[in-house]
Parts: sequence; C-alpha cells; structure tokens
Amino acid sequence: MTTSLYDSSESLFLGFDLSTQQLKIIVTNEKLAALKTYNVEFDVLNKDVYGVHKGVIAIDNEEHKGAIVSPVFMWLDSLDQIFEDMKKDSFPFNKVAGVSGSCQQHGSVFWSKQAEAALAELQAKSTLTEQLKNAFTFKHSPNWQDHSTGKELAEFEKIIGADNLADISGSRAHYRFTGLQIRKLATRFNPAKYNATWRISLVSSFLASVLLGKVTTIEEADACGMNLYDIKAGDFNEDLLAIAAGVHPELDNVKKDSPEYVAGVTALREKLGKVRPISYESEGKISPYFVDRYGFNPECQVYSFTGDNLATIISLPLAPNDALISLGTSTTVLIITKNYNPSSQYHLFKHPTMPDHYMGMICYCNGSLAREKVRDEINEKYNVKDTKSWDKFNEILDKSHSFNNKLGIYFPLGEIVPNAAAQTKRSILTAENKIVDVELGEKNWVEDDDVSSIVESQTLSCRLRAGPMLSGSVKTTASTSPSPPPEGDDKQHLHHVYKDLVDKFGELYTDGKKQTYESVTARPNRCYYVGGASNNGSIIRKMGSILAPLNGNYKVEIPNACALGGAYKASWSYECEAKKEWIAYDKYINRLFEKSDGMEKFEAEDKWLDYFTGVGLLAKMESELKHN
Ligand code: XUL
Repeated sequence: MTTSLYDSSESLFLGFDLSTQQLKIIVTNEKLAALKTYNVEFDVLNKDVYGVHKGVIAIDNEEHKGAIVSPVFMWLDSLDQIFEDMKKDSFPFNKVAGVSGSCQQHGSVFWSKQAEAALAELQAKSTLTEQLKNAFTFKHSPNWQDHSTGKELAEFEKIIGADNLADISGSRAHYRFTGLQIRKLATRFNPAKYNATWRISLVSSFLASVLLGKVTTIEEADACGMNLYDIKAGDFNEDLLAIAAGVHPELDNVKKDSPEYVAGVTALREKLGKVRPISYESEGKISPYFVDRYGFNPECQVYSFTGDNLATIISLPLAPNDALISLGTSTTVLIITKNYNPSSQYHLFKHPTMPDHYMGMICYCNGSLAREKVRDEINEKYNVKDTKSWDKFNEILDKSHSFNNKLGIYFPLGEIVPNAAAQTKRSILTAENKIVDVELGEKNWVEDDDVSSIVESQTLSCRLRAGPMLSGSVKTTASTSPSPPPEGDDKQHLHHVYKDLVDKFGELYTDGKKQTYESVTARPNRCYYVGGASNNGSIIRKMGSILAPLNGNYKVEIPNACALGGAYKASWSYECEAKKEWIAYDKYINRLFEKSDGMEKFEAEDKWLDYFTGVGLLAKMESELKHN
C-alpha cells in the first residue's frame, strides 16, 4: 500500500487565495501544518479567451480612463482548473473538512436574476463557466488597481468629507473602494445593467458563493473596504448607499425621502444583502457540484472568505498591539488593535477572527525604491564595484547607534502618507532647538548621513502613525531588558520625556490630527518584518531599535501568507464548531510559535527613548512638506 502525504492528518483544510495574478490553494491539517500548494496563473489560463496581462485588462479609452478589470469567467475557469489539477494529483478531496480563503480586496461581482437558479442547479457534467454564463450582469470585476473613479472620489468626499468618511467607514475615499466603483457603474457606465443586477458580492463572498452554490453574505472585515459600511453601527450607512446608488439629494437631483430615493437606497441594500458579524460559524456545506465532479466530502463546510490583507494577519501568531511591517517596493504596515481610532491617512478594518479588534493598515508609496537611491549614491561615492551591493550602506548604518539630530525625508515618488509631492528634505536640529533645512554637502551633511536618515525617517513615520492605533503602553524598557524599572517610576519618567518633547517642538500633529501623550508613548507589543528588505539584517535591526516593541522583533518568511490565513481560518472555525465555543484566535494561532517555521527572533538595541527627538523632528518636518 502506498503511503500518502496526508495519511497522518485527521482532517484537511483548504485555504484559497484569489489574487490579481493567480488562484492558489494551500492544504493544511488540524495541526496547522502546511502540506501542499496548487496554483493556476491567469496569464496562461485560456490565453486566447481572456487575453489578460498580469491578471487584468487595462481599458484606456477616453470615457473610462484608468479602468482596470478582471474577467469573472476567468476566475470560474481557474477554479475548475485547479480542482482538475488536484484530481490528477490524486488529492484526497474526501478528507477536506472545511475551506475558507483570502481574495483581492475591493473588487465586486454583479450577479443577474438568473444566478440563484443557475448556482443551485449546477451539474457535475459541465463546467462552471458554461452553466453560469447568464449569471452575471457585468462580465468584468473592477480591480483594486483601477483609477477610473476620480469623479466619484470627489463626489464622496464633497458630500461626506475625508475625515468623516474615515470615521464612518474606516477609510477616506479611494478610487478602488467598492462604493465608488458601484456609483460609477450605476450612474455613468451602465445604469441599465446595474438596475438589472440581483446581488453584488465582493470577490471574497463571490468565491464563497460559488463553492456554496448560493449567494452568501459579504464578510464583515472585507466590508470595511467599501466606503459604504458604518463600522461602529455594524450596518451600511444610508447616506453612503444613496451616493453609491446615484440617488443622493445633493448630487443626483433626487429629493430625500422621495419614492426614487427610497427605491434607490432599498435596491442597493438588497443587492448587497446583510453583512454577517464576524463569526466562526459555517456558511453551509459545499455545493453538490464539487462533491460529484471532484469527490469532495458532502459534509465539507464553507467558512466565510475574507480580504487578502486581512488573511495575512491571521497567518501569523499576531496579538493585539502587534505590527506586521511589509518591506516591499512600497511599505505596508498592518496593526492589530482594540482602538477604533480612524484617520484619513490610514485604513481601519474589522479583524476577521477577533471581534472587538481591528486591523489598521498604513500604505506608503516610498519604500525600497527610495532606499535603493541612497544605496546607489553611497556605492558611487565609495566606488563600490557591485552597484547593487548593500555592504557599504549596511556598514554605515551599523555604525549609527543613536539619534544624531539630523533627519531626511526621501520621497522619489509622491507620497500618500503624509500626502505630499515627490521631494527630498534634509533638516538639522540645532543646539538651540532650531530646525534648519540643509542640502547635501552643506553644514556637515554628507551622503553617509542619508543612510541612517532614510531608515530613521521611514521608521519614525510608522512609529508616529502606529501610536494612535495602539493601546497606551507606558513602559520605557522592553520586557527582555535586564532590569525594567518599576511601573510607577516608568510613568513618571515618561511624563518627563513627553514634557521635554512638547517644550522642544510644541504640540505635535500628524496628518492634521493632534498626537497625545498616550499616542506618542504607545509601544507595539511585537514587530514582524516581511518582504524583500526584511532580508537586510542591518535595516531591520535599526527599525527594531526605533520601534522597540515590548516583546521582541521577528523576521518572518511566509511565501503563502494569504492562502495560509484562509486555511487557518477554516481549521479554527472547524475547531470552534466542534467545541461549540469561541476559541480566542490569538491563542489558537499561538501554536505556530512552537513550530516557528519561517519565524526568527532577532535582537535590536532598545533606542525607544532616544528617538523621541526624532519623533518631534519628523512631525515638524512633515508639516513643512510641499504639496502638488
Ligand atoms: C488593499 C488593496 C490591495 C489588494 C491586493 O487595500 O487594495 O492590497 O487587496 O489584492
């Protein structure tokens, strides 16, 4: 008898990841072991039919400038294809106890009135695409890279205001957010097709719906990427629905409470369906189509699917106040928090598995590109032959142990956070506490200063913006330090530090909001570093010394984070259902620490107090930046 990879697993779980360029499935078991992955690339799947490039179609005509879409049928074909591949690989579908997954955020799928029956009657003998060909009103789904909704963005913000919209929905208006995309379709792209739409899903609830054979509810965490959902009220916001539906009194010449207004808002509410609060409960059993065609166990449960960034945070043992810092082309910071402290400069979503928790997301444009420019400048100065080498940059960075009252802001691209034009700004804080702007080559500022400055300013920006999201933590030393001072002394000391800071710089504002004692003195619990630059030990050690988390810095390598998050969500839900109780997700996922696959703790000096001056200097420099 041949032994299989799956013999020692009691139950299997599938984590889907429907991203921009591919559909991936990861197979895990009840012990959270990742056993195998499968994937289908959209650019090679039915190339002649879909003709996508990097998974999307860019439409560049006058009317829809900046539109970027994905074919819905391509996703359906990829689902049949991936299961076909797994079947060929003798995958034991009958052992799958539960599925969940992660999907690109913000995209929407528009179901027609024929969808309900078509989904319910799927037959194993033909494909999803053949049987669902009349199930959609729009055959394309707007992609998160879409920029065609400038008009709608202006309209949402004119009526609601950026900060107010962030207060209600967790984010100010963004081109890609679903509410703006819906308004575009409903008012200018194709009102007839919008009106003919029976239901609207996000990409996450679309995939869950296909697997269930019925249209399911929108998942609450992913709903926070729509600019429509009132997070505190736990319901769609009527004003925002009216804008999206094209019946807003101030925009669409429709009287409030007129039949047209009521019908417009009610129709959109019905299309979106109810949002179910965060839950571990199953949405139902897998559709007989997948049982008959691929051999799934008819008892296999489908748990709600969520957005990809949300799935990423549940792929790691993240606890409240932890931060995940992704150092790619752009820098993205994800924070787990209990504080609902919205800002127009970042996003807040509900946490997908921990009720009363949120995920904060800060997206910077300028990440590795800006650091590489400084590296190139250094390599040129020192005639380093290998122009892409980080050795000299790191050697200089390793020598900088504390803040030297010099700071630079490096934005080769216009920046979102803070909202500013492309520029470079270098400043020195004098002994008299004056901030003096300098150019490279002036007042002792040499190329070497740019090395520490860029890592410092990028990290201080995260520290400043993470502060309001974190729950106040008043400790001056990390718990790993040899002798942490007692709480009382700690508090007193911090009050002095804070007072010094305000004496030096005055009150601090970030993105128009006042920083408080609590926000400036909040420290993250743990920091996790992922993505390209997390492989540079000098950079992450420096970042770790400035952010100085209370319980350690970790470098992590998780190539399938989104899919894994989906699979863990499925196995956690399954275990909660079996025990009939809510298992705290952070406790459940903590067993990953025991395995520590791809997770490596590293030591960094604790320079948290030392960098208070840097915090003040950066806040002041940011207030002087040029805008477009
Ligand atoms: C997040 C966003 C992207 C997509 C990528 O707001 O737009 O990260 O989710 O799939």
